[in-house]
Amino acid sequence: MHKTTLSLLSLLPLAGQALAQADKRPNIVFIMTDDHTAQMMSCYGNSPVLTPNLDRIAREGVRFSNSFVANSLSGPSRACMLTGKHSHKNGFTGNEQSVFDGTQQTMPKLLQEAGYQTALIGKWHLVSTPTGFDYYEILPGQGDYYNPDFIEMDGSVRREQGYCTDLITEKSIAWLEQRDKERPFILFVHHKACHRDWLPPLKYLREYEDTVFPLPSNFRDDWAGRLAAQQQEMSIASPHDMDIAYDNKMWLPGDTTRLSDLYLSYISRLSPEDSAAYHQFYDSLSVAFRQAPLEGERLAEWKFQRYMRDYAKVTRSLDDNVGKLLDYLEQSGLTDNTLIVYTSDQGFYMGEHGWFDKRFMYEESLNTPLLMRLPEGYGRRGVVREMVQNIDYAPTFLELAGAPVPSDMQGMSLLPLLRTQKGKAKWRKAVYYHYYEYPAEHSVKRHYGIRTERWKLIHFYNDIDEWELFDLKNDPSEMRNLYGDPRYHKAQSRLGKQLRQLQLLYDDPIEQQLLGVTAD
Ligand code: SGN
Ligand code: CA
Repeated sequence: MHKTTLSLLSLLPLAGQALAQADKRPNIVFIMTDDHTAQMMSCYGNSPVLTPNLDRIAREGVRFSNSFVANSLSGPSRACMLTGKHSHKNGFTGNEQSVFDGTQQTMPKLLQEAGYQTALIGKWHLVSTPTGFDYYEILPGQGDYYNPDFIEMDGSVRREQGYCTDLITEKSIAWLEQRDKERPFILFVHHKACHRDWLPPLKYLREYEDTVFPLPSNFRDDWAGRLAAQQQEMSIASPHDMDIAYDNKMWLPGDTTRLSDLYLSYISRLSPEDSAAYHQFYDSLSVAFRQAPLEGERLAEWKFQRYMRDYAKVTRSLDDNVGKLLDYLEQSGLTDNTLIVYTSDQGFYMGEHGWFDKRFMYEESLNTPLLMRLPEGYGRRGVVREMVQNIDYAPTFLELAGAPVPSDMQGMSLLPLLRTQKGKAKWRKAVYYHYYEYPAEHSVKRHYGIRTERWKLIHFYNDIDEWELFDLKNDPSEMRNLYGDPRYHKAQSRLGKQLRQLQLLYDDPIEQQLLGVTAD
């Protein structure tokens, strides 16, 4: 035998030992965006914009067609994901009223204990200091699109130069580069995009300007038969709700609107050069808008087009950046052994019911996009139709890591659905929802409800006492409230019972509280 071959052979047992020691459990890259909705993703069909990189995840992996949140708002969704529990159990019920109790059990802490490296880059929005992360760099509150501040682990605040979505991606890749390559990891990439007020990257200012977006069929919904919907403040047409300066960027020196100061504070972060480019673009639109004033429905439709265009520009850069991260994972040989998740903190209205924002248990904001590229050994591909919820992510990741799933977690591991193409499991037939943030911005009243494959029953219980029942098969846009209609009596009482069962299952004390209030 050749001498070199011999000496190489003598090294083999050592190499074998090193291999055996490396921890080969799957990694997790969890990409979560803010307010990005399935209607604006081409892999979900019918999207007026293309998202080729998101579509790549769906094509190579799975797309969930019935993916829901438990409470359609940023902080609450994040708390549900971290704990695997509904809001009344994790304690974070609303952005404006809650502080996350970081001493409680969370999925990142459990993964950390199981030997995973844990890192979080981007939006946090849970008020208290993050716990359970080996590394984090977070945006203060909602963060900024332009030259944003980041809070580092020692509490110091650093102002970065650049566009938020680019920076979060760069920082995520930088963390991946320097991690311990012998141990598995979970990386949370939490974007600010596409949150209000949809400030685009300067390179895309002129994109989509020639696109005329189709109006949703129920853009002119009059909310008949739905009292809470009549009393919301998230209407595109309303000058109070969608602000012409802040939301539509139609501002010229001297203008004052309810939110113009907030608008100016965001764009004042641009460098003088970028500010000039920004103003050159929006000022010319503002002048034209001023010269040919619009009113009524024409103004509402014009605001809708502006809203869609800016949202689309922000989405395009998001899609680019997801592509960049996917390329990095592929080039680093990480793709085969990594679960890549793409989701949002909730869905969003793109003009449906005449709205922007979320909060309601109606389909557009109860849904949240969910795509997964699966690690080796998981054979499922295509569309997964089972009803999944954001409380399911924590048990899924723990099971993937081979760590025990605590019995007080309320979500279900998704792995049984993902192992094989015929992945089946004894699965839930209904999801439970509870929204709490009222009184608050956008004036969406507190409500809870149940959604099954066919039906939805909602109870708006504070300020008003209103029930709504929808037949999703015959009325997918939820325009006809069937509650109290004798023809649907059977469905109504069956759903009422199922709803109470879910409240018992999840131990939500709302009914007793309401009874207590009535008894007083
Ligand atoms: C801000 C926005 C609201 C939005 C909430 C919650 N107003 O307050 O439009 O509903 O965030 O969004 S703004 O004037 O500050 O833009 S969440 O996604 O973080 O829950
Ligand atoms: Ca959000």
